[in-house]
Amino acid sequence: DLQPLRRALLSVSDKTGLIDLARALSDRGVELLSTGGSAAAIRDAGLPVRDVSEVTKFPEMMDGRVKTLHPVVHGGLLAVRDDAGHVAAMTEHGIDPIDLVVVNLYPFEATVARGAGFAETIENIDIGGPAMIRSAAKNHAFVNVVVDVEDYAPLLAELEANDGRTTLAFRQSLAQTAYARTAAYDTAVSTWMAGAIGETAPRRQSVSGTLAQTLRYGENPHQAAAFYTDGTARAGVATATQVQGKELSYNNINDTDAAYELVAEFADLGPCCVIVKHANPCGVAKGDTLEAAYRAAYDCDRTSAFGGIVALNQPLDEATAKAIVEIFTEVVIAPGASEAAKAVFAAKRNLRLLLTDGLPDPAAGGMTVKQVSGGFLVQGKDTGQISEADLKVVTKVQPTPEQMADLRFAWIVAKHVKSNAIVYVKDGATVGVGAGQMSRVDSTRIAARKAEDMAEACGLPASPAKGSVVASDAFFPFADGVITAVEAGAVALIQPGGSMRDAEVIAAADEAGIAMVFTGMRHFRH
Ligand code: 93A
Repeated sequence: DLQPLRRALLSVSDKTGLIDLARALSDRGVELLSTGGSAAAIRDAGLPVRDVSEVTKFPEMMDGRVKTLHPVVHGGLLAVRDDAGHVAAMTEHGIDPIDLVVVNLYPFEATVARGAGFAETIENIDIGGPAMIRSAAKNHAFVNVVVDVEDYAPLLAELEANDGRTTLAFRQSLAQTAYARTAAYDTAVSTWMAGAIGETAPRRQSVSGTLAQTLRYGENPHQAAAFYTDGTARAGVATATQVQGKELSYNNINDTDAAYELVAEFADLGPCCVIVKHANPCGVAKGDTLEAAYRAAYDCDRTSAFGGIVALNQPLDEATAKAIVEIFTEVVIAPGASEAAKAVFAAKRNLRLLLTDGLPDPAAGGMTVKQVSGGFLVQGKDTGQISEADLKVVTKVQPTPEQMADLRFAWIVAKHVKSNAIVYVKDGATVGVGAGQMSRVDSTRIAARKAEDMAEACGLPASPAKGSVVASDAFFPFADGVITAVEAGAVALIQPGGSMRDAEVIAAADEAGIAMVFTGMRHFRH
């Protein structure tokens, strides 16, 4: 099973580690072939290298679109070394075997992520690279294929251990990795293209990603887990830089995503803070300052905020950092942080701080995927947003402008709460969140009780539900939910409408003398 490695073709966009690899191979007597930019870098380092164009006797042409797409390259990769017919073809056509391909592809995902235009993105679709990867991987009985800078060191270790040869098991593992890479690459192209051409319901949708991190475990310690990125997010948990703290866990990543996606909806609302526990917000607030927003979010549910995930829509400042470290927090994510804020966090070594370049784009499309037994469900992301014109007041009483602002705030929070979702809001801060119940009236009761708990925890004279507004992610099927909210003190409601019993529900609101607004849009989230 051991195969010698005599000739290698190196063609890489990311030149990290290229020279060290080329030198190590060259020192082992491996002949190096390479394409334009890679060859120039290797030659500049004083190492011997042959241009692929010299071997193919064709220049690289059409702006580099055709560099390695030639039978001398693909014959050298695909020939079965112990097949007499293949060997005869090699001799007849002057083809020498290639034993190793090192390719990393045009940075298509990064090009999309930085928002490049259509033509530039198209130019970053690599054709020759995936072709070589697939040829080499198919012929892994003889050929090694490396698609990741992280595999340079294991390759050299393998050669060292086997006197310049590689084992079949090693080549098989490389081939398997290689096909995962080309599959993820083509999925990234297809996914981007759906968005670029405005295809919202693709006839064919494939799902793939690049392994970013193997995780210690999944939702529970007995479950294996990993984090994959698909390169489509402008900013978010997948693009964040971890400044400090322990390694992120599966639940951390899931919760951080939930928190950041929600706070990003309030990009234009001034300082805002979201605190998430178990993928549901337990406090969301705006404030005159970021610290005030954090404190108001914390006050919503001080018990649940302990060990939570904090997401901010503005760079973390020192005052907010000091407020956050007053209790135990798992993760903080923000679009930047001041040096003073970082210094405050540095004392809390376990606290994970994630920073991104800007906020997630709530309007960005994309897919959500949910596993079911034997398959998975794919749907467009919930990018639904309502405008002023979508809102219909259905009661005799109109909401005041202040109530309307709170209603719209509550509605956006409800979109990010697991159904059945009921959210009480007062003065730009949640005061009670009811999440994930099987009946809507139960969520309404739980959220009201949370508001009473808040009164006790914060020493308020009365439940903050008094005079609050309430959002429901889907219609109230019966009047009971409305009556419960009114009993708790709600003065205005927002919900999609559309129940068979809307008339009863509206009558209950009118009877209580409160305002109710229909959005015409539902935000189930499961
Ligand atoms: O435009 S291509 O699809 N046409 C090709 O024939 C080809 N061969 C290699 N791109 C091609 N490549 C890619 O060029 C490699 O996958 C690699 O990403 C890049 C390396 O180019 P250079 O060595 O000039 O920097």
